[in-house]
Amino acid sequence: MTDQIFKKMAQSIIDGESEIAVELAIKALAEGMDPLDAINKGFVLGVEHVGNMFSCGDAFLPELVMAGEAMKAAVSVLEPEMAKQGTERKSLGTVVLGTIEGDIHDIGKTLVGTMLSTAGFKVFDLGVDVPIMTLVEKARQENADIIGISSLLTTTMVKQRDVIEALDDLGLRGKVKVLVGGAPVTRSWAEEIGADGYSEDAVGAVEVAKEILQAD
Ligand code: B1M
Repeated sequence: MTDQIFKKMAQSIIDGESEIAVELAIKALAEGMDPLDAINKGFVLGVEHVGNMFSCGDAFLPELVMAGEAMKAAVSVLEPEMAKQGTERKSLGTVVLGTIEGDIHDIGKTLVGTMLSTAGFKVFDLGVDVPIMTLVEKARQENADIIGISSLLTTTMVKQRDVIEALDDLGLRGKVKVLVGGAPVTRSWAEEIGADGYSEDAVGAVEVAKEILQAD
């Protein structure tokens, strides 16, 4: 039964059917499903499938756009529930988060922000296509502990390094930690650019954020 709903969730994204995706998300919550399971075991499989088809030339930009919209619609139903389920309320630190300039992918970044807030971090989510200096200035203004940078494109992940260099230039590198992620980002890339933390998913991002602040 649960497998069937996961399959329908993935299919709704593949078909770009936002209304069906929303209905399935509402149904999942009504049946007591963990919203993260709905995302990770259902909807994400659909968006990954469309991404793979797009890479092979078997799907085109309109399909990618429709899949992205359906995914966003489903996540917007599930996110408030995820936020409600947060149990830890002690402030764990301040995070300035954004998808780096040139990149407008926001679904994964927003999930990371939700998970961090749920865990007890104060999160300033600056959105997508965020200029390097906007991230750095906001971190300075808010006295942030961490800058979280999401990049979904190989052409934009290189700018994660620029954020670290800008922090260095301003003498803020010792104070502000940098957490990186996004589909093309790997642990070895994070190490190469000198980031303090890397996570391949939103749940892991919370653990890594806690670890890098404890390492101080
Ligand atoms: Co785009 N796109 N896209 N796209 N898109 C990818 C990323 C791509 C891999 C598809 C493919 O070819 N297979 C490819 C990138 C190739 C590359 O660079 N290697 C690609 C491309 C090429 C493009 C365009 C250039 C297409 C074009 O115009 N010709 C264009 C770029 C626009 C731009 O940004 N300037 C483009 C546009 C779009 C849409 C707007 C249509 C849409 C985005 C809609 C939106 O976000 N509102 C879209 C979509 C939907 C995708 C795919 C299919 C799905 C992305 C997604 O939402 N995944 C994607 C293929 C794929 O990733 N399989 C693809 C679900 C989400 C939950 O996962 O974002 O990975 P993700 O986030 C995860 C982890 O990565 C991690 O945790 C998240 C949750 O678990 N994570 C972090 C993310 N950020 C983190 C930060 C952290 C820690 C962890 O710390 C701070």
